[in-house]
Amino acid sequence: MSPRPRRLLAPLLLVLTFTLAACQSGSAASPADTPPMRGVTIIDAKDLKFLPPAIEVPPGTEVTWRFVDGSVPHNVKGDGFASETQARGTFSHRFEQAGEYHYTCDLHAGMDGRVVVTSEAGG
Ligand SMILES: [Cu+2]
Repeated sequence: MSPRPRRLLAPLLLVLTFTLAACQSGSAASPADTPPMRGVTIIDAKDLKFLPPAIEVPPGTEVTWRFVDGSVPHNVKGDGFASETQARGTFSHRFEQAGEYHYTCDLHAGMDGRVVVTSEAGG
């Protein structure tokens, strides 16, 4: 009976556990990386999140963000579009060009979203 292999195993498991934890927190940091929802053009800014965090729309679609997080103000900042910082009301932007548009609320770290504009019109 030799205790040596067990002594080596414990630190190894510890390292593995931390590695897995790091990977999980990394993916959780960007909700925008979830698969995009189709058939949705309205995004709610609520509970310090954009819901749904990712959508897919055809070109020429007007996307509307609703600010419905009580008294907590948010904004929408993306490449080519930006809302005011607002606690109520809506902001709309029409996406004409195919591509992937990431946006954030610059008031809240980790509050981000993604609009995927498909290359073909309609579905
Ligand atoms: Cu925000």
